[in-house]
Amino acid sequence: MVLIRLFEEEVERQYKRARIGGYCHLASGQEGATVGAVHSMRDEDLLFSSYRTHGLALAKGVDPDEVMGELFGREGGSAHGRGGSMHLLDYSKGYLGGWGIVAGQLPLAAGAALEISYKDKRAAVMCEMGDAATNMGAWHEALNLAAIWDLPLVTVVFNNKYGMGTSVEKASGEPDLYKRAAAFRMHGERVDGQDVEAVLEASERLLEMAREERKPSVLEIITYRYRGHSVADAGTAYRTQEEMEEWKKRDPIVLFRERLVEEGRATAADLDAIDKRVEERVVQSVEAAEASPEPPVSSLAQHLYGDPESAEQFSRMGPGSPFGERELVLEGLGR
Ligand SMILES: Cc1ncc(C[n+]2csc(CCOP(=O)(O)OP(=O)(O)O)c2C)c(N)n1
Ligand SMILES: [Mg+2]
Repeated sequence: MVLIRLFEEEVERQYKRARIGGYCHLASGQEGATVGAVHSMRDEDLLFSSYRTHGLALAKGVDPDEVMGELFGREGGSAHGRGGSMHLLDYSKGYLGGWGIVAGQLPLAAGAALEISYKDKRAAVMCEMGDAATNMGAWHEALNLAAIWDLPLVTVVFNNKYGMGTSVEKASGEPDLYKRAAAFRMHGERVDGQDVEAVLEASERLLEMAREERKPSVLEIITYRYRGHSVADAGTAYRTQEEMEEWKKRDPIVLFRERLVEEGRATAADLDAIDKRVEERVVQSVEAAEASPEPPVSSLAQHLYGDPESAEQFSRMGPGSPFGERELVLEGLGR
């Protein structure tokens, strides 16, 4: 949780220095939800997420150097600088992205869960999404399939009270989002996202249910993002100062820290040592990103088509050419 918090604070600094481009969505305040949900995943379990990616990728074990490298658009990034903040991806770690279309990750996650089920593997898929994604058609389609096909899918809804500037109450016919699982006769439950251990207990149990009993579920995690929707939004037009301050009193890192010390599970010195180690790790990730080269422009079209021959079927969708893209793509394909 501390790594995610400090990493994202650094991301914001680097963004403001224009060393990170494109969109950038921070999740400070949501670390308990993130770590609680992902920590109990096994290597063979797959994670899909929305565009609020950084913490989820780090929690799934993606190397901080590669996350920062991706944000810097460098070759050393986990998606070789092609994805950026919203499209982090690391297949080797079971993190299948980072998706910018709200709820777009849900059908993909259901498909991955179908593969697991079809091949009879002992694994599960977790699909993280925001509260607003539960109002999209893809939610209903994907959950319905998960229910009728008994897919090992844990759908995790990070309910941070807002989709951009619209509150859950304004946007949702049933604002108790976990209850929507009942529409698919699926297990649904709600947990306090500021209590990392409560989230951990629930996610562990639901992942196990998916792996062993092939039962999909919905886990609604109540949490709060301290910052605006993205770095372009101050986050103050649609919520009050009092509300924001109330939430900060239940900061997941502070709460867990206090509990660990009170219960004698760690000393303040142990926790300070973690903070120090993490600070150094974050600095190191920026250094690694800076040292990594930018991908050459000539490689822009790489990975668009697995096999140059298969480009044939996309011939009617050839790239436009005001800036010479056509030449670039065909050159990239070795044509
Ligand atoms: C299909 C689609 N519609 C609209 C958008 C624009 N958009 C991006 S994020 C967002 C709000 C999503 O809110 P929520 O699901 O609660 O996630 P949060 O940002 O709170 O993590 C919207 C409307 C989009 N990316 N995709
Ligand atoms: Mg939201």
